[in-house]
Amino acid sequence: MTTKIGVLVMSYGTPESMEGVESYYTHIRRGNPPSAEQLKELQDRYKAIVGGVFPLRENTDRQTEALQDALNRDNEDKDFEYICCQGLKHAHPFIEDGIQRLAEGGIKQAVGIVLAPHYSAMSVGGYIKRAKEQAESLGIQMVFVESYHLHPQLIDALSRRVSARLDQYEEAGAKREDVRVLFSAHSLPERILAMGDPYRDQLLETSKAIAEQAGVTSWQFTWQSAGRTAEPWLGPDILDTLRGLSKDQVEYVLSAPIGFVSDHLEVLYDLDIEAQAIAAELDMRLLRIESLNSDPAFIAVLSDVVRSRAGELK
Ligand code: FEC
Repeated sequence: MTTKIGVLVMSYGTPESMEGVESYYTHIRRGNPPSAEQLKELQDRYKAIVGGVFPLRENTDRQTEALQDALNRDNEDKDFEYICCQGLKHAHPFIEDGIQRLAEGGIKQAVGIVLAPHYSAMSVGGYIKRAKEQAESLGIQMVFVESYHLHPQLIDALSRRVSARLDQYEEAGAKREDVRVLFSAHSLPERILAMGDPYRDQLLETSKAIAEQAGVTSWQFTWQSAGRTAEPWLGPDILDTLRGLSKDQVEYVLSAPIGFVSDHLEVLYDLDIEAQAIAAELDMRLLRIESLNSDPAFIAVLSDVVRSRAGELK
């Protein structure tokens, strides 16, 4: 008999329209509405990004669809049928809605995975907590993938992206060793370090593994997209890092936002517009690696980790 396994694919979420930005932003701010000025500033950032206004929605849709296909295609003995449902942190369908849909489909067992490879109690941990509560209330047995930051196929896919851009620099006349690779991820409040959170260490492990595989000798890790709150956030921020590198006469920089798996605001605005503008001001060349989006190699990573967690369901 085929057992149906639900897969809750969790992602940050993005508004569906410009009108939806206010409620989305209010949700991120735990119910505190933004000021008119803050709202306009965020709407302007969405308007400025290239490749569609809210690309994260389409990318998450594609990744979820591709994951379901991969899980069922690779399932040779057909003892499981995987049903993937989205659960978004800050937008519809919310994490709780996704689990509700699984329950309505008669699913009793499920795996939860977040489209972010590195664990922090303040990011992935928050998704898992909400999913667990809803699953328990609906009688679904659920297990979770907490991180997959050193999965060999992930390191491989990211290393190939770094190498491709280094080739590009070389073709343009630069030496590979003269390019500083900047691995980056979303900053979090500094207090996570005192909590013994693994986020920073996992990000450094991913960076090191990619650098080794791609033969990169000149690299460093930096943060990006810090929130605008009064408490201190992990730094240095990428914009300050660029300023520092310019003082050290570094001319060629490659941005590798390894904490993200998709094109969205934090990549297409914070890096492609904001960081590019600083690089231009400093007369530096800045390239960025291509995002993973629905690259089959990335979908294979998700499929592999979901299947191995599914094996633990009884
Ligand atoms: O394209 C899009 O529409 C969404 C892009 C987006 C992604 C994303 C990922 C992460 N965030 C993380 C942490 C925080 C914390 C706060 C925070 C605030 C924002 C705001 C926007 C936003 N984030 Fe985000 N994040 C994205 C977008 N994020 C917009 C609000 C305005 C701003 O500050 O720019 C601060 C919340 C607070 O005020 O308390 C903390 C982390 C990730 C990576 C892991 C993940 O994807 O979950 C961590 C994508």
